[in-house]
Amino acid sequence: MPQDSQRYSAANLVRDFLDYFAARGHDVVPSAPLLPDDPTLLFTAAGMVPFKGYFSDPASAPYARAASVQKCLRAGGKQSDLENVGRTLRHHTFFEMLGNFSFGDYFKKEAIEWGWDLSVEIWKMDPARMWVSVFEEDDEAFELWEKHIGFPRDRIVRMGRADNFWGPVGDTGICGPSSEMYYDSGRPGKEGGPAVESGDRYIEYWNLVFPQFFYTAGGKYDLLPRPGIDTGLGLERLAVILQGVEDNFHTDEFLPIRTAVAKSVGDGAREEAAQLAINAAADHVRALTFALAEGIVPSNEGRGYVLRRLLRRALTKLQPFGVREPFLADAVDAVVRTMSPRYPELTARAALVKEMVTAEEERFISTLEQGMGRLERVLDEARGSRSRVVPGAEVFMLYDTFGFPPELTEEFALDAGLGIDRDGFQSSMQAQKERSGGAIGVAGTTNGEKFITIGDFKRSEFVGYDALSCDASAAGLRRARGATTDDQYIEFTTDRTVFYPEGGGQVGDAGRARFGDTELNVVDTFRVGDRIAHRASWTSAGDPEEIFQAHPGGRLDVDRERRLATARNHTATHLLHAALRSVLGDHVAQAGSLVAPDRFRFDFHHFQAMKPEEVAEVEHIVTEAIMADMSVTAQSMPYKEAIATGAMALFGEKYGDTVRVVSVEDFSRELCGGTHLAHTGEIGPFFIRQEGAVGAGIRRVEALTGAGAFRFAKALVAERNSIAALLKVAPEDIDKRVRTLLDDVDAMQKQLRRDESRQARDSAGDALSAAITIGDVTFVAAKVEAGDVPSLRRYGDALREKLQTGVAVISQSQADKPVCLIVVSDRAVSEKSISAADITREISKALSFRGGGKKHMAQIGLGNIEDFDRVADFVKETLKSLT
Ligand code: ALA
Repeated sequence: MPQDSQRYSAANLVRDFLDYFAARGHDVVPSAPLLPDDPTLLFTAAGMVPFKGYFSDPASAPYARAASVQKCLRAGGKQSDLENVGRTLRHHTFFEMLGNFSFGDYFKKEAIEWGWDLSVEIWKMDPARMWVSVFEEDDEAFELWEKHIGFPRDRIVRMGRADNFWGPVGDTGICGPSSEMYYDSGRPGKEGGPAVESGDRYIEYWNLVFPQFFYTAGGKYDLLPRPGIDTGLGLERLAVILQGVEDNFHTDEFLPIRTAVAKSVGDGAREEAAQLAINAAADHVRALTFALAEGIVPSNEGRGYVLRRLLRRALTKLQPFGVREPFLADAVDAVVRTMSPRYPELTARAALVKEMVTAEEERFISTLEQGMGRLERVLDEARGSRSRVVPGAEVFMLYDTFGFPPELTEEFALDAGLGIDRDGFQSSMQAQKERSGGAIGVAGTTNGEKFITIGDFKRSEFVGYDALSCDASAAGLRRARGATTDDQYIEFTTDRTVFYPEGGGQVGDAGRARFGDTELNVVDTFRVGDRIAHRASWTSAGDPEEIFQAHPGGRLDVDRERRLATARNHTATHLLHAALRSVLGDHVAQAGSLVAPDRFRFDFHHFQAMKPEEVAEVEHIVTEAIMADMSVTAQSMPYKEAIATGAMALFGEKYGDTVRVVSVEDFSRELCGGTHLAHTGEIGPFFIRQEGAVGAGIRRVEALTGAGAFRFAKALVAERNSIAALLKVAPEDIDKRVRTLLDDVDAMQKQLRRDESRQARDSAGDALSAAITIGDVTFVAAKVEAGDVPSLRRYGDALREKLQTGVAVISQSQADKPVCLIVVSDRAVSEKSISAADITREISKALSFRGGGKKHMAQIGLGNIEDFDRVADFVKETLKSLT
């Protein structure tokens, strides 16, 4: 067994692999991003993903053979290994897959021969420790191993579909039987060759797939015109075998990351139970670093949600072993140091990645400890219950209050031999959405009745990009509730409409409609399946159904001013998006938006507050783009083409094959279905009214355009004038005047405090005259006039100075929930060993008031002033027993 780790460093293994296949006619292709060029896949989860199309259409491939080292992420979606990470010693979320591929070129014989040759001739693996598996029906592969290679037949295992049939990587696509190569590590585990239950013993390191089929949406296996080859060799598993280290997490390129994580765990890292948790956290940090460096950001949806889950899983796994401080940034540094020789792009993004993980981490850590406590209680209760299932409401509470992804709770539950109620979780989630009024606009109050059919139209066509009026035929009708029973509404759908239905952040159109003699005031428009519904107030006494049945043909007119005002805001949203990217960087991605007639807001990923000068620069860029009066155009095109021209799409959003691209000359290009202006000049004035946070790493800009912006500016000027009048200065002197006023207030407050202290000293003298002596300790109890706690403390200080050897109990006489102080003079502390803190502790125990402090002074919160005598008596009794 060769154990020369230098010779077999990960970097050398990668080089060996690519050299070997390059020498056999393969084009060496660089890794594609983790973010696949396919909206139906969550992440690139195999080496073949970037080549998918070439297997079904070899003629379209620029090369017949290729080899690559592909970054892969298997966390979420169909190909997830997430739950296994931190349980086995061989699974990762992020890993690198070495692969050789044939697109209708060579087939099984070469694939098997080269897999064997590279393993035993170049890498000198011990043939006696190797095993292979083939698909149970694949006699051809069995024979190739036995006859062509001369592999002993008792170490060729036939396995079923679950193990030896690979793909497709999404719901449809390339798949076929496979043959896998294993190495017996000698680690504990069931003997006798690879099987499902052999655990970590037989390392499955190389999967040779023989793609022969295309699995269709209809569930059929279509034979490919020419079969190909798709292999995947896991770099860590290969390194384990050749470096002779104990597991994947101790290979040359993984160990430094693991060590960095273990260091943050501190002493707890030595615990046996911590080892798997450290592995998992190190794995997750590596995955996060690569994904964030590519510009994918944590969020509550889609890919971003997977990242958030990884991060939270890493933190929760380590929490029981004593990690309390944010540690991810250090671990990210270790990933960058270790991996940047082969992935230089990591270095440039390191600072950004660290800021993002730390922002997320800080947010989660603050609730983590409480969350874990709660989780343990919840699991305990479920353990004691008959169903042994964690109720959905608890899963939801852990999610909503403590940020525990439900999948994470489920994992902890499974570890404890319990289940979770997923349906219950969903309904709690739904109930909360309804409580918070999930939908925008009045459409949210629809009572969900079925539509009565007026005309037989299955879908509504939107014809309102250019026109604002059209004739239309009614399709369906229902009555709808308003906020009160006096508000009567109807909702009607039509075969076609110029009314824009709420979508893509843009609110629905309003306007007028007429059916027969009935004039309708349309207040909102939204989609219901394939149809577009108009919501109109119903004021007439007649029956809407009769009216629509009698006059199914009508006229629709969109409110032009409102539409135009909305379009101003929508076009401005695109300008803002482009300006934010140019000022803050390309990581700025839209996280949500609301486009209304009077304002708009735009949420985006960014990890810190915008500086005032950044806001000003963004405003400036947008205003320049408005003044340049650029033309705005929309065009339909295939999704792929749109993305290729650099149009911005939303992460995690599903788009159809054909998309609409809205361009503002060369300034901005976005996939968008909304209504826009023809020229940016129509926007008029533009202002950012506010910038703030809406979540970890998500900022919100609220802005105004057109008449709204004008009104805003006018209001600001009016306000400024009225403040100036109030201050009796010219508007430009407001600043100076306010400064002087603040200085005056400051001086007055100081004077007030001085007076109060003097008064306190005087009245402390009065209090002292009522002192009694207990043993040789002076004792004073007094209710005093002190507006706030600081002045009560000043009083206490004054009293303490006057007491020789003494203890005083004082309280606010007027406050709602008065505060009580116990003060102990220096000599009482040093000569009599009396401590205010100790007495307070006894009071907390005996009278159950909350308090605490130091030897000389401690503070207790009272329910009301009547409680004071009980406290004073307690102190008196305590002194008696001491002296
Ligand atoms: N595509 C195959 C896999 O991912 C090689 O295992």
